[in-house]
Order: sequence, then structure tokens, then C-alpha cells
Amino acid sequence: DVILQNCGDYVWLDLKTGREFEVPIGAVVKLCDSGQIQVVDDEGNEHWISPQNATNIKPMHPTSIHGVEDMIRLGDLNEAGILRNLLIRYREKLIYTYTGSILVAVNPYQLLPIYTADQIRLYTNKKIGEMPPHIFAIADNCYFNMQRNNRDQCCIISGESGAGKTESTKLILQFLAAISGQHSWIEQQVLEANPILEAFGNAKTIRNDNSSRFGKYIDIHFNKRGAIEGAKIEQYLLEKSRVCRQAYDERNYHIFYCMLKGMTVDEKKKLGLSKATDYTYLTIGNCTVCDGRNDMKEYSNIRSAMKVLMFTDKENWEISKLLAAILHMGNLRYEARTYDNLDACEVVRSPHLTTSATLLEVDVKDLMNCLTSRTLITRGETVSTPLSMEQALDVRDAFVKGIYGRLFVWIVEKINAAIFKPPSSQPKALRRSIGLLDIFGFENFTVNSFEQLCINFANENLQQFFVRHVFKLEQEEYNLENINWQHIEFTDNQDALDMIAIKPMNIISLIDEESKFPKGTDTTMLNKLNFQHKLNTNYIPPKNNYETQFGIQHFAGVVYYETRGFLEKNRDTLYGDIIQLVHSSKNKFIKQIFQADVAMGAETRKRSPTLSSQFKRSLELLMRTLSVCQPFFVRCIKPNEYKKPMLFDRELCVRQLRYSGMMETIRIRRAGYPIRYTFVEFVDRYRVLMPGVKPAYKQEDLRGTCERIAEAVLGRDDDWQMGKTKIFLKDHHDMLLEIERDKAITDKVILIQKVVRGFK
Ligand code: AOV
Ligand code: MG
Repeated sequence: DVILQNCGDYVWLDLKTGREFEVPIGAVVKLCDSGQIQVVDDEGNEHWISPQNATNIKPMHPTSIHGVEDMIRLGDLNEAGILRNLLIRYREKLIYTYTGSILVAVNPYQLLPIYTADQIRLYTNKKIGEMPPHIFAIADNCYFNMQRNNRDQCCIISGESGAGKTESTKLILQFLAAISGQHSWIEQQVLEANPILEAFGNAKTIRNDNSSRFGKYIDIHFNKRGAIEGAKIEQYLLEKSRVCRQAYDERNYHIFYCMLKGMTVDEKKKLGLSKATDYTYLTIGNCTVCDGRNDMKEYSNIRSAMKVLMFTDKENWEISKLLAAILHMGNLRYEARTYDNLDACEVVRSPHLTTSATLLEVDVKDLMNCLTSRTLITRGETVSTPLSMEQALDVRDAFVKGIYGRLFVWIVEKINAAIFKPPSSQPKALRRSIGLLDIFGFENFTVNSFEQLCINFANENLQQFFVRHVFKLEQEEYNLENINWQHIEFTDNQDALDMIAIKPMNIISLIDEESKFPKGTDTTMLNKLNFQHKLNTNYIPPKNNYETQFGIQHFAGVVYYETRGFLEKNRDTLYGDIIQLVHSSKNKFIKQIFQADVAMGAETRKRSPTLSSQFKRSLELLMRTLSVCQPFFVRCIKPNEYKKPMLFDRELCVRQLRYSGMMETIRIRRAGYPIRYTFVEFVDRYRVLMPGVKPAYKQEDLRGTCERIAEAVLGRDDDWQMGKTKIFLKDHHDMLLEIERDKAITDKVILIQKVVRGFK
């Protein structure tokens, strides 16, 4: 059927290329001539469409022509509609869009003038929807909800690597600090924790110049007046392998480059340091500078942040010594040798070796021995066996990773010591909190390893939290409350999660089992994975016996994992010789960060939990924490792979929208009732809107009273529903009720003031 179009009409043009992530594009009709229609699409390309082909075009709903602030209002509710809405807003630098109360944020890759103190004021104490969509509105609502409902809140920020999670987290924090309003020392300390964490835990990757290589959950504590009184930071699984190795065009952790650029000549001399290009550990990715980052300036920021967080000069110096020792150890050279037909090696004597020993405050000989041989105890006898060159390099790298990983944990503890005020100072009941979750985003590189498996496993968990909250619990509650409701289908990632970490013989547990098995290798592990999961639709076995990678169908796409090195990374153990070496050191700081290891003893150390089991455990705890909070969701979208402003890659965006379940989210938010109150809560909060209504505890017919108030304020025919124990409302009802309530209370206050003045 031919649809006649007039000039200036907007249409959807389906190019039908059959590409997986392509959706119809918006276009405007330019000419209608002798049966032919000329249209210009959103990318500026012209197309001629003959009447026979007119099925390729469909009229556009008016809401899609100029876009909407809340996507539940879209008339054309399909992927094309969502995509175009984000696109035309993005072009106007409107990077934020709502889906009900869920915020979609498209990374602008440029500084927009929308985060000023004025903007903070504008968004303070507003209802969602009263102002244009903004990350500050989410922060304000978190804060308001915390106080109104007297419940802990959390903000879950998700998106791929480089999508803008960390920036969003910082903006929320900045907003909360501003409205909590004291300009206090503690607020400043909480804010200044970030530059330190980023210096030691972020790095340039090909996806993001400031990629978080660890996950964090910042829990901000408020007293009953709503002022920040402390915070606690939980960190998850720093990517330690980066200290020794970086992929092409990637860097090591920022701190190394900053230190080499920012230290005084004298400081560097004491540590025997020169410039970044001189160090193996800093040059493997063939990239020592990062455009747009000023390592020298960063260094002074880091140093001043450390002062704010009570790092002493002495502690700072001790940290620098360890960082320098790491760089020197990375430059050690080895020579292969043979002893009694055994592959062995020696460390070539060099200033790097002596400086390493000096900085670690250990004997040079001991250090050399530790790095080239290994002590074994067999039948009560101690024998020293030489290490091959390859083994020796591994031992060195393991030591370095061990130092850096423990240093990072120590730094987070140090920060917490400054900002965390134990509840004893305030009764727990009076303290409320807002938690901000910013983890490493979903990753899929050319080569993916154990780290990516952990990162993607974490993202799989977050997605399930979202799915559970937005789809499962939501629809369960409608059923329980007898709400008139049509079920909405959604993509559930529970199966993938079950296979990775929940069901018996899951991938993580098999990797773990093999890590503990003395004869286990990466190959035997892969065989077990294949045997167990080859029939699972979420598992992709290797194509043949030579291939060493397996694939997982994640919610965000298929990722292939290279298994070589898996077990080693998961075991994450240091040889006893290394621990012994640390024990012999005169450097109190390194001894302190290795304290637990030294205390453990060889046998306990062998049985200590693997990385993946620790990580799994901490994720479980995190999920439990989140589940008792009221959640807000921020979905960050990366518009292009080039870190460039004003460049919107349609297919890249469709992929992210599809995988994050945005379509279904809009559908459920549109049909659903995100706001709900028990009858008691509702009556007590809104009885001011109806003169003469008694408090809930004095009501005989609570449900009836609740319904009467709602009818009076919202109108009988509007789309809200009475459940068995609760009233179910739309976001805009909440806004309306709250605005009316504010007015009613203000009127009352004015009235009281008048009365009081009248008495005087
Ligand atoms: P991520 O946290 O989601 O990635 P970031 O928050 O680090 O991503 O954002 C990446 C970069 O995008 C930042 O360094 C900024 O240059 C830019 N950016 C993001 N949000 C904004 C914004 N609101 N305004 C201006 N620029 C922005 V990862 O940590 O890699 O998953 O592991
Ligand atoms: Mg980040």
C-alpha cells in the first residue's frame, strides 16, 4: 500500500540492508515528483523512492520528530524511535533522557556547561520531570527519597567501557556534597578520594583514556539532618596484570607516568628514576603519553589529595619507593644458563638490581636467589631448584603484581580510615546512606583473559539486578496485588549467570577446582569446561583440539576467552621464597602490606581462596547490599569508538540499547506503576491535600480514604490503580502529588504565621 507523502513530512526509511544492528532511519521528504519521492535521511544522505518501493517508508509519529524528554512518551515505540530520540537530542547537546525514572546518558566527549553551581541549585529539591533530564536530578531524587522514605538508596551506573560511568559517579558525588551543604572537611575528603583511586586504579586503554581497572562502591553516609558525615569505599578486583603488561596502545596505571613527570629532580635521583620511556613495564603498549592528560599537573593533584586524606609525607615516600622498585625490577635482564642439564638463569648485575634491593631494603643476593630459584621441601629436606628463564620472569612479575595489588588495597584502607566514621558515633537507626556503584564496564577485546571474564561476570550480575528489579519483581508485585496487568516479555540473563557462577559445575567453580588441583593446567581446565557445558546455548566450545579459547554468550554479546594463563592468574599465589624475602626486609612498609601473607604460613597460603572465589563472594555481598536499598539506574551509552564529540555511531548505539534491554524497559515503564505506597503511607503523606482527613491510625476504611484522596487529586479516570495493600501510581502522579503537597504545606505555614502574627 502506497502512502502519499508531502514535502516536509517526516518518515521512517527502512534501508533493509539486513545488518544486525541496523534499524530504520528518520528522513524528511524533500520532493514529490511524478510519482517519485526524494527524501534526506538523518545522516544527510539523499534517497529516491519510487512508488513501488514505498513500503520502505512509514510516516513518523509527531513525538519522534522533535524528540521527547521521557521515552515512555514515544509514539513510535521501537528501536528506531529510541535511537532517533537519543540522536536528535545528542545533536543539540542534550545528552540526558529519561525512561521513567531511569536515566539514559550519552557520553558527549566534551565539557558541557551543565554542571555549574547554578545548575546544582536549579536541580535541588525538584521532582523528576519538573526539570529537563539530568544526572543531578537523579542525585537529588536519591537524596530526597532517602529522607522521605527513610531508606538507604543506591545508584547503579552501568554501560560499556568508556560510556561514562565514572564521570557520572563523580557528578552525583559532587551534587550530593553540594546539597548536603556544609563545605565541611569530611565532604572535601570524600571528594578527594577519587583522584587518588583513579591514579592507582585507572589507566589508558584503547576503549577509554581513563578506564577504571577496578570496581568500586562508594557508600555515602548522612546524619539525620541530611549532612554528609562519612563514607566507605569498597573496591573490587584490581587488574594486576596491567602492572607488568599492557596491550598495544595502552598504558600502565596513571600513577607511574604522573610520578615520573611530577617528582622533583632530587626525589627522582634518590629513587634512581629517569623517564617513562626507559622502563619496560611502561612501554610494552608502546604508549607513554595520553593526549588530553597532563601527567605533571595530575601528580600535584594526587599529592594534594593525599594530604587531604591524611597520607603522611613518610607514607607518600614509602609508596614512591615501592613504585620505583617495581619499575627497576621490570628492567632486570636475565641470562639463560644450564646447571646439571637443568634450565636455569641468572639475573644480570645492573644498577636496576641494586636499586631494587636498596628500595625494598633486602639483601641483593637474597633478591637474586629469590628471582632465580625456588625452595622445595621434600621429605623434610630443603632443596633449592633453579628456575628456567621463563619461570623466573613469571616469579618476578608475580612479585611485582603482589606488591602493587597489596599497595592498592592498603591505599583504599588508608582512605577509609580517614572518611569512615564508625556508627558508634551515631546510632545506626539515624544514619542513612546513598551508595554509588561504578564498576569496570563490559569488555570485549581481540584477546580476552581471566580479567575480562571477571569483569563481564560482574556486569552480568548487574544486568540481572536490573532485570530482577525492573521486570521480575515488578510484575510479581502486580500479580500479588491483583493489579490489572498484561505481562511484558523481557530477555533474562539468568541462564548465562547460572552457567557462569550459580548452578553446580558452573564455569567459575570448574576453573577454581582446576586451580586447586596440583596437576591442573589450562588445557585440562578447558577440557572440563567443554565436557560440562558444550550443550549449553550460552557456551561456545573451541572449534578444534588446538584452539585454546572458549566463548560465552553474554547479555552484551559473545566474548571469546583465551585460557592460557587462566589458572595462574586465578591461583594468584606467591612462592614462599618471596614471602620469606619480604619477611627479611628492613622496609617496614612492604612488611606491613604483606602482613597477612607473612602471618599465614606456607600451608594456609596454599589453601587461601582463589581470586575468582574471592571476587564471587564480594559480588554476592554487594548484591545483598544493593537489594536492601531503593535503586536508581543510570544507563550510560558510548556514542562512538573514537572518543570524539558529536559523532553518533548508529549501529554501536543500537547494540548497546538492545543488549541493555532498553526497549522492554520503556515498554514496562510505560505500562507500569513505578510509584507505590501502602495505604497508611499514602494517607499520612497526602492527607494535607484533603481538609479534614484524619491520620492513618485513626482511619477505619484506609483503602477508601486512600482512594478518595487519589481521586480528588489525580482524577478518577487517570491511570492509577488500587491494589490489595498498596496504591499504584505513575511517575507523573508522584510529581503532581508532591507539588500539591508542597503547596498545601506552604499554605499551612503561611496560615500559621498569619495566625501567630495576629496574636502578637
Ligand atoms: P567508564 O567509567 O564508563 O568506562 P568514563 O566515565 O571514564 O567511562 O568516561 C570516559 C571518558 O568520557 C571520560 O574520561 C570523559 O572524557 C568522557 N566523558 C564521560 N562522561 C562525560 C560527561 N558527562 N561530560 C564530558 N565528558 C564525559 V570503564 O571505567 O573503561 O568501564 O572500565
Ligand atoms: Mg570507569
